[in-house]
Amino acid sequence: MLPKLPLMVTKLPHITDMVQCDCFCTEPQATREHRYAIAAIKLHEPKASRSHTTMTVTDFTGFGLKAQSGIRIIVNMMKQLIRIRNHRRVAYAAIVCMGSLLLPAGSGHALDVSASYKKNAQKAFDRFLQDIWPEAQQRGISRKVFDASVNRISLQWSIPDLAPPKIAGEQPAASRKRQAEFGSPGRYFRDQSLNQLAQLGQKNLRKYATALSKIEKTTGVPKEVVAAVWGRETAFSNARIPHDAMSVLATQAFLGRRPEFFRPELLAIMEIAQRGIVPRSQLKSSWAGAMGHTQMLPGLYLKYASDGDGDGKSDIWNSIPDALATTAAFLKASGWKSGLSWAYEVQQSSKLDCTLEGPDEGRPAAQWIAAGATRVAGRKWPARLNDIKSYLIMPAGRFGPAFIATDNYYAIKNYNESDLYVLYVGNLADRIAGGGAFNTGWRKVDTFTRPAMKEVQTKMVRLGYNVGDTIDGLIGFRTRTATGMHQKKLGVRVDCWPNKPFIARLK
Ligand SMILES: [Ca+2]
Repeated sequence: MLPKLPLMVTKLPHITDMVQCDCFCTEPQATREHRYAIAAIKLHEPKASRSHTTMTVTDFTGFGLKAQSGIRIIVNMMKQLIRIRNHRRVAYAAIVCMGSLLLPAGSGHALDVSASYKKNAQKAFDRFLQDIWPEAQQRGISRKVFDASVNRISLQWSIPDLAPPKIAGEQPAASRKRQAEFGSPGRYFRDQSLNQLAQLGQKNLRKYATALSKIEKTTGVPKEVVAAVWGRETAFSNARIPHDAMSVLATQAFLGRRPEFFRPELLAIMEIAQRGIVPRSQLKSSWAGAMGHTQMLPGLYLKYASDGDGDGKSDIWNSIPDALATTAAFLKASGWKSGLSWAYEVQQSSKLDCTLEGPDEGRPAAQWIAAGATRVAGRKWPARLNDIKSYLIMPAGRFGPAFIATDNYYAIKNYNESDLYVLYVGNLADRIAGGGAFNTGWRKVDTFTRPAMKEVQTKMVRLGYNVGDTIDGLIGFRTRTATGMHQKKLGVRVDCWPNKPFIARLK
C-alpha cells in the first residue's frame, strides 16, 4: 500500500484543467516548487502522464503549494516506502526526483521582461492607479482609503497568464499558454479523491449544521451543494490563499488578458476596504482574485454578502458560515429552484438526440421523458419535474454519462463557466448526501491541444456551425452539438464528440 499524500496532493490534483481553463491552462512558472510537486505526484501516481502532472501541479500551486512541503512530501513518502520495503518504488522515486530537478529550467517568471520594460511599466502602472481615482471617488471611496490602498499595491510579475501592453515601444511576449492535451473528462471524477473530499464534507456538514440548516431554509439551496462548492474551491479551507488581493486585481487590470473584467473588480475591492470589514492584510486571494473560503470575486461579495453566523457583518475571509451564506445567496440569485436536484442522470441512449444538448433546448421534463429519457438504476422521476424546464447535458457526447438538468445546473455554472466544474460540484454534493459515482462510465476519447481544437472549430465555423461566442479551443456544448449536426449531415454515427476520424473529414 502506498502511503497517502497529504490533503493538498490527494484532494485537489485530478480536478481542474478543463474545469477552470482560464485559470489553469497556463504554463506555470517552472520553479523548483513545481518540480518537487511533479516529483511528488509522479511518486504517488507513476502512470500519470507528463501533461497530467503539469496540470495537477498548476492546480495546486495555484493554491500556493510551497517548495518545502513538496520536498517534505517526497522525503516522507520515501521514508515510508523504505519502511515497507518497497525498494522498486524507492528507486523509481529517486529517479523521478532527480529527473524532476533536471526538467527544463524556468526563469521563475511567467514572463520574460527586461529591466527597462519593468521600470517603464511601473511608471505607467502608477499613472494607471491614479487615473482610477475619479471612479473610486464616485463609488464613495475616500481619498484616505484610496491612497492607503494604492500605496500598498505592487505589480505581481509572477502571476500566470499575463498579456503585458506595449509601453515605451516595448512589448514582452505574453505568458505562454500551456499546450496541454485535453483528454477524457473521466479523470476528474476519480472515486478516491471524490470520496475523501465527500467524507470531509460530511464532517463539515455536522460541524456547521446549525449555520447550514439556516442557510438552506433562507435560500433553498441544499446544504450539500453549498458544502460541495466550498470543497471544490478550497478543499474545505485547507488550501492556502496567499496573494494580496488588491495587488493581484490591479495587476490583472493592468497587465492581464481581461483588463475590462478586472478593473471593476479592483474598484470593488477598494469599496470593501472602505467598508473596513477586515484589515487590508486579510484581503487575500488566489492569483485570479477570488477571496475567502468559497472563493468569491469582490464584485460578487458586494452584491451577495450575507451574514451566516449572526454577528451582524459578513466576513467571508474569517467566518465559514458567512462564506457559505454568501455563496448560497449567489446561487439563489443565479436561479436556484428549491426542491429540485441539480441534474438527474439518465441512461445513455440513442433515443436521446445529443444535438439537443444545452441551455437553448430547454423543455418540460415530460418531453424528455416521452422521448425516452430513463433514469439510471431504475430511479423514479419526481412527479413535480414534469412541467419544469429541463436540459439535456452530455459532457462527453455519447462517450460518458448523460443528464437531464434543471436550472440549478446553470446556477452552479454561474460560479464557474465549465460543465465539468458543475458536474464535479454536483457529484460531490450527491456523494456528501450519501450517493456515489455516476452510473455510466467515461469512455476513452481522442485528446487535443487547445490550438488544435481551435483549428477544428475554425473549420466548423467555415462550414456554418456555431461553436460558441469565441473560438476557444475547448469542447463546450456548442462544439459538441455542432459536431453532432455535422455527423448527421455526413450520415455517420452521431456521437457529438470531435474524435480524430471525424476531424479528418472536415474540409
Ligand atoms: Ca458574520
